[in-house]
Amino acid sequence: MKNEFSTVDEQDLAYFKSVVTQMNFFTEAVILAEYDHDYTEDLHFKPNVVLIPETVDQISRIVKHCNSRNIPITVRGAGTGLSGGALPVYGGVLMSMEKLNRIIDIDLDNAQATIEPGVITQVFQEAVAAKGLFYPPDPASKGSCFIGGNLAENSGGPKAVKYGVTKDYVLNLEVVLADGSVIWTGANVIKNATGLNVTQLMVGSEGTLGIITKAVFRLLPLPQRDILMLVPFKKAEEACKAVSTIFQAGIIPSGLEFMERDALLFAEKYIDGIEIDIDETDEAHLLIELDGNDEGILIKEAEMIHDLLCRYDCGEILFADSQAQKDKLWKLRRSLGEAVKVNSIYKEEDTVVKRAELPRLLLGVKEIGTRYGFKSVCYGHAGDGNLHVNILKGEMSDAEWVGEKLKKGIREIFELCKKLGGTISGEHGIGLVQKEYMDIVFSQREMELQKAIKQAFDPNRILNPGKIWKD
Ligand code: 2HG
Ligand code: ZN
Repeated sequence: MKNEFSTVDEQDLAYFKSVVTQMNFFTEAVILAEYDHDYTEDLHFKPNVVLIPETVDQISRIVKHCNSRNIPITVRGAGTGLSGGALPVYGGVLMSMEKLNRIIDIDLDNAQATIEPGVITQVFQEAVAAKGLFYPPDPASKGSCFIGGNLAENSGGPKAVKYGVTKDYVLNLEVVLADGSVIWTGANVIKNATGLNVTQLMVGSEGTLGIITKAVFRLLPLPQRDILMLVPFKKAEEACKAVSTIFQAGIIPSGLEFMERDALLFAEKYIDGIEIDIDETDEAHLLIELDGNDEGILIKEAEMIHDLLCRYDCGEILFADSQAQKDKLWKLRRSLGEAVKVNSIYKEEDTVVKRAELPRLLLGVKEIGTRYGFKSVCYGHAGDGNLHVNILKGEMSDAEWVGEKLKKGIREIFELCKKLGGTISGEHGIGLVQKEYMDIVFSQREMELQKAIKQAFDPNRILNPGKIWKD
């Protein structure tokens, strides 16, 4: 891939300003600095200009101009990404979708909703819940992340284990292509066997194929009941081993999260309003949620889980006995990423394997860390085999942190994922920081195919350049 783009000049800036108006056009250093990073490590890349369009037509005109002038465009949601997808690595235009934030329609007859990409995930969930409907994908950052970013990265979250990820709810997308044309990718129907599935191609493409400007989602009936339990384990490996037993018993929890002790301790220390009783001899906890409409069935399943887990070296199970306690436990879980980040500069690897391989993955990660001299804190969606491995900078020097040795260690972790039948990202995407590891999971031919698709959508490679594939 090339990385030579035109410099944004005065005429370009004047054109952009005329399209989005003065109030949505920014070149001041202090504003550029607000948009030069996301949640990925400590990385910063300055755009030349920040544009905040309010209409699809404005986006189309900006993209068309950039395409003709060879100016890169990086689209940004809320900036909560963890693989650097929203970083404008070649400068150019940073396009924020924050003003495309309307819930256009909630169609009760068909259990569908049409929304813009700048809607906050939790705002969308609450709007449909008020009408008895359920949009399950719930990334930890659901209170701040945008649906557009969730689409770009194919986000998951705790409920994915029972309900699937973002892609499983998308029916149709409005997309601005690199030449400025506006298309719809599919139809607002549950079944669609009509031609290639461009809708699904767009989901997870990290802003490299087009700019999503509307999305139509299918929705479910809102489950009425849930049970939440917190289970301590003396050995982290035992917690991982227990996971597949639950599924083997015919139970699909609506959340099955793994949390290592250090992650919980960080959360207690760094996030206000979180205190839980953590026995320092417990290496890990599982947070298990069951949901449905029939309280009796849920209680029976919870008892089955209790009996199953007794076969493992686990301590006393805490059953949350109020909504406030459930909220507290989920807040604790959702805060882990932030807590780790506040504690130390870190690299977050989004490893994923088949769930029964989770014990081998965890042990392998720790063994690799010992050999390469890094400490990791792990937590994640155990039911999906999706383990977030947070490598801490800790005492490492700046040179060591960006050095080849650490990269080799990370490569070994990903090679282990591949060996265990998994891959290198479950829900955070490849973006900027994981692209150098793509060769572990894709052959040259497979990569050529992906690049050919990119070429078909964006021949001048102006859309989020420097992401997913190596230049
Ligand atoms: C987590 O499981 C997430 O904590 C963090 O993967 C990602 O929601 C996020 O931003
Ligand atoms: Zn996660």
